[in-house]
Amino acid sequence: MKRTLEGVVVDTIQGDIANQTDMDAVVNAANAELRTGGGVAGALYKMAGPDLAEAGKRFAPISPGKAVITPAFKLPNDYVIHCLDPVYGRDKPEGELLQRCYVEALKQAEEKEVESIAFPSISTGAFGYPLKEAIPIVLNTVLNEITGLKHVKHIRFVLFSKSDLKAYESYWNKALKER
Ligand code: AR6
Repeated sequence: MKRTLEGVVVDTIQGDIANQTDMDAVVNAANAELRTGGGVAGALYKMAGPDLAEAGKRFAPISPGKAVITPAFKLPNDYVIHCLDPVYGRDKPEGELLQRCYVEALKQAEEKEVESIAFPSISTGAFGYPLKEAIPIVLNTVLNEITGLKHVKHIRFVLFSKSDLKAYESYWNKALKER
């Protein structure tokens, strides 16, 4: 799916967040200590090399809903924006915390004058946020924020599985048609 909303290109693809060669910034589904982990964090730290964990040390620990920005080192991007997304059923209110991650990530991107940013489906893996509950929050947050963006001109959602991509696209196509 590719659309232009308020002058910002929004696309969804199936892929690996560590291989977004045409994007200025990628978002990490971080842990509080800003260390490597599984899933998204594992892929990004592996590709970036040990400097990424070193760069995160001065911010750690971060709290849920918070985002910080570091260089991307050996990744094919300029920046990694690390969000501590909520653990479903533990960090409350989870919807608000998930929303805050997207708002803060976009804010960090704007501050660095980033033009393109790629998000994985944060919180919906190890942290257990049901994808179908997360999708409307992500869409509404992005629609709310998009009008205020000055530098970001391209937002990408990178879904790991075909079924996640399908779920995103069917909800978004329907919701955007109804606008
Ligand atoms: N590229 C894009 N998406 C991916 C990739 C990848 N390389 N690998 C997994 N996904 P998760 P969370 C998908 O668990 O739920 C970490 O270990 C995955 O299928 O990475 O926010 C951290 O250290 C799922 O749909 O993030 C934290 O402790 C989505 O990305 C914790 O897990 C998010 O999965 C964060 O958990």
